[in-house]
Amino acid sequence: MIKLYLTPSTRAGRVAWLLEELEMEYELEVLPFTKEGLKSPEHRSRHALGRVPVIEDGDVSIFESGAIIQYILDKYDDKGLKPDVNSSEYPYYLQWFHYCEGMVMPPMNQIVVQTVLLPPDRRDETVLNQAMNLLSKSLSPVNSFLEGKDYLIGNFSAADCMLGHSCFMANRFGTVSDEMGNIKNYVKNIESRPAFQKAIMLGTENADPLG
Ligand SMILES: N[C@@H](CCC(=O)N[C@@H](CS)C(=O)NCC(=O)O)C(=O)O
Repeated sequence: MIKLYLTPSTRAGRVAWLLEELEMEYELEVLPFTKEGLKSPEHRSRHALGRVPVIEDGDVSIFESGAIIQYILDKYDDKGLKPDVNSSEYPYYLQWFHYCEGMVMPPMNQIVVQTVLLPPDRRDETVLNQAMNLLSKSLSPVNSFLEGKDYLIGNFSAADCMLGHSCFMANRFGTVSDEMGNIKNYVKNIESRPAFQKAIMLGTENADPLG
């Protein structure tokens, strides 16, 4: 059985969400977002940088949310959450799957650093504004592509577990403007999914995960 190491309100939620959508059984270990939780020798032996998500599956122990999601889809029944390689949706599925970590998360990371992680006296408004600007530019093509669609490639897919999760996070951080109406609707569609609702609450003991 897959074991998932998860910290609430992080990218680990993407993997939990996929596992919930696939109705797979898995073991969960919740690690707090603290030095003790993530930077322990034990967790560093799973991920040298002490980050999440990490999964273990038999002798396999891997990190990187995108790689984990691809691994699960390839190794287990993907239940149609990955389009066929010869379908017209597949190239766009791949594009948005990777656009998430490649283009959206770098400015998103900087926003989290500048608003939450750094102590107030070390925050830099110029860096924050640059990151907000870049995030907005990065989300703009996503907003355009979502025109007339409920999910990125029409039907729900694992690309939504990646980029949709980032859109949800960006929206919760107040960084999706009202002009990006397609992303706002997309986030509502995501939030209405029971598997998503369950995944983002894991480890929070019914607290608001971003509260
Ligand atoms: N590209 C990696 C990023 C992993 C990552 O940075 N995870 C964050 C949580 S969203 C983390 O573990 N941060 C802990 C830290 O920075 O100490 C992935 O997609 O898995």
